[in-house]
Amino acid sequence: MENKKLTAPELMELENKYGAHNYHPMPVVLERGEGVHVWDVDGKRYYDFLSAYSAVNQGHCHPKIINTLIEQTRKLTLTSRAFYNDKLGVYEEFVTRFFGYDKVLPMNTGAEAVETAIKLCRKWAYERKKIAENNAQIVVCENNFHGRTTTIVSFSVDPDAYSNYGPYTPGFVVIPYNDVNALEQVLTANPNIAGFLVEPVQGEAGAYVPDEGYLRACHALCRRHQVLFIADEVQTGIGRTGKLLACDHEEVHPDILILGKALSGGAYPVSAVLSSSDIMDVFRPGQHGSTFGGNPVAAAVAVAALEVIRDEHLTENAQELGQYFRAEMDKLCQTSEVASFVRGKGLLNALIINNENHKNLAWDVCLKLAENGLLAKPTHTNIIRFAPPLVITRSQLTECISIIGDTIRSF
Ligand code: IF1
Repeated sequence: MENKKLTAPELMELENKYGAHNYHPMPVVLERGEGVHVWDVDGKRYYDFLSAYSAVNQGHCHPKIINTLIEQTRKLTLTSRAFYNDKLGVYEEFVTRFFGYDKVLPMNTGAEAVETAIKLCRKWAYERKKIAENNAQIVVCENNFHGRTTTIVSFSVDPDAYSNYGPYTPGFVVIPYNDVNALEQVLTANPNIAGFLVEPVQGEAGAYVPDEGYLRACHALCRRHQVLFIADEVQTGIGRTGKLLACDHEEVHPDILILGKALSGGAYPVSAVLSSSDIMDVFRPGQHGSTFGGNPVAAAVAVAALEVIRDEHLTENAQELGQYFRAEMDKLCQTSEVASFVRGKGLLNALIINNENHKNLAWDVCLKLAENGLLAKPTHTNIIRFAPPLVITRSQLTECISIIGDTIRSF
């Protein structure tokens, strides 16, 4: 390769020409990140208000996480699970204690962890709950987002996510989100329900927070009907919503907990499924696995990433600054025709844009935000997700609030 540095348009053209067109990125080409900031190839600095969809809660390239990654990759990267390694057990003890579970099953991506949870739930249903073979069903919610595998898109209600990927995996029942009665009805009517898979705050739906008490009521219903309460905290977990887990807001301890993204601080794909021994023990040797799952790099990185969350009090910071952010956005919305309202929890928030007169207004707002030094991306045409790294300080956030305010007022 020659040494000449490619320009931003050239780099975008390369992705456009040689990459599959399964994304529509903002026209920004990044080459460096540190803490709450990223820099593009022209040296322009931005606040990152996407945080790689909440994977970099600990901030970009956190030195402790990166040093752990470098040290471990120099020493040993992958053994497969055919052998023990000196990092996995240490991580397993750490992560189970951290979240209050007996056992963990390590995977790599969020979707794989969701798949693992689905398999675990079904197997538990046949071997413990004694549901008749191939009859187990899992309840999921409308507007869910749990990943991209064929089974997971089988229960998506978003046509972009599922269309033309059939035949679809059966065994899922879709009910409205934030509707306790809908869950009660299906659990009462159907004895073959094995689990209830739910996002404690719906991320893809645009930081959609359910009514207070929803998770607690659903958890109680599940217990009464001997149904596993499965929380997908891939996006909401690990400090993002102002508690370690979003379920902690309602003191709900899921039977199965799914984690990903920030479990590595964005340095490496690391995901996990946690549960009691009683549930996890249905997996016997040879019945589930992954070449990379539980590798020593992932294990070492995840311990470092969780220590950063704990030692730097990032959960508390998310809680405090989230309230401040929403209060300021509320003020902005009161005086703006463009910004309608804000919702969210902790530092997982969304600003709803009034696009009645201009359909692509949220996209244009995001382009202007980028020009003004803040990166965010619209979802569902008129929703802008704001999720900065949790290492953001109050004074940085104050600056970002004025960037957002100035930008919105310029429309
Ligand atoms: C994409 C959204 C965020 C997730 C939950 C599992 C997964 C995800 C709750 C799968 C992944 C992503 C993936 C990313 C977009 C994204 C997303 F807009 F779709 F909703 F974060 F906001 N459970 N979320 O949110 O994890 O396999 O990707 O590691 O482009 O698909 P993964």
